[in-house]
Amino acid sequence: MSSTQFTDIDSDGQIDLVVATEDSRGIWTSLQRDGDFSSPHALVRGALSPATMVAADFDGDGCIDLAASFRGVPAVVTIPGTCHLDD
Ligand SMILES: [Ca+2]
Ligand SMILES: [Ca+2]
Repeated sequence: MSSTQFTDIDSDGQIDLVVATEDSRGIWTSLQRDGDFSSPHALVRGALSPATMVAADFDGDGCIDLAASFRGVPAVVTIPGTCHLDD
């Protein structure tokens, strides 16, 4: 299972791709630069498998945050956004 979000994760005005994949056990982003997307960069990578993910500015600071559920974890994990990510 995977979850895909199109959102401006680095707040540069261009929509980026954020993908959570159960198989890769991680959450990946590919930043857009004028129509081209960067190589995938791991935001979260580990032993847990993400099941679902949503993106929104949950805390109202202007940076997109992520909320994800992971297989075997009975809670939603929030990943605060920083507005700044490297390619
Ligand atoms: Ca962006
Ligand atoms: Ca935020």
